[in-house]
Amino acid sequence: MNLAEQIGFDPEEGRGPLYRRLEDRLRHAIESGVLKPEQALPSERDLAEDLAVSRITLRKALDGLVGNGLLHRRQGAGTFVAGRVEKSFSKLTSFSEDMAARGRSSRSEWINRAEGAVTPDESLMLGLSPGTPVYRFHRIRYADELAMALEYSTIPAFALPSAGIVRGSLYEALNAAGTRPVRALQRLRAVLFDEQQAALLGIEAGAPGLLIERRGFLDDGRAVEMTQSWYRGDAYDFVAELNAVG
Ligand code: 16G
Repeated sequence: MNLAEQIGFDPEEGRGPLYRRLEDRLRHAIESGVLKPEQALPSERDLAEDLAVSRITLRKALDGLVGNGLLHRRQGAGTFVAGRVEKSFSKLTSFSEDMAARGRSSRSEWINRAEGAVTPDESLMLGLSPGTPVYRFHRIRYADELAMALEYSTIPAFALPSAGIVRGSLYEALNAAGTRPVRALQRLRAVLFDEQQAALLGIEAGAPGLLIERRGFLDDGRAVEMTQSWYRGDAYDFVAELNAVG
């Protein structure tokens, strides 16, 4: 069975722009599980032939689904149905490491990278005295081309030589400075994305998400990180291994 039969697409059938109809059929096939998470799609040339549409129409339909996070493109490897990311809730890993472990590339877009003084809230959370200098890193986190999360980190200034030192991974920079956290406390809460946040992630306002607050500590007990991670609810599963008590 070729993909056109699998997803029930006939270019002669239905109304409205062809790329839109194709996009709808593909979306339906992904959402109903006809196309499985992590499944590779045939090459664009084969796909266009199978579906009896032009490469331009196909590309437009695929672009829409990539933009919505239902498909992702891996350079040199092709187009895949996006899988939900299983994130361990018991390992102290970084976003970059989580993505690399899944063969996905990660990058960030900066919203803010600045130096400032600790706020009253932060000073409580980090156990710092008022006025202590901190660095703030606010980022949109991407996996391949998909915006996955918003992250707002506050790091006491003693932990890094400068704010500018953080380019890719925050944990890599902390590691290089010898201040990567070795222990953390996390708190998780269900949230709805407001309009501004939704716009940054390219999703609809009111979409569900998970807010994870991590406080990371050094061996000697000093807090070295406070991060609010706003993860897309449609992209993540949180997994933890539990052991019997006693
Ligand atoms: C993860 C952490 C976040 C940390 C970031 C560092 C959770 C819930 N949050 O997103 O606390 O600051 O990774 O990532 O896991 P990076 O090293 O790639 O910048």
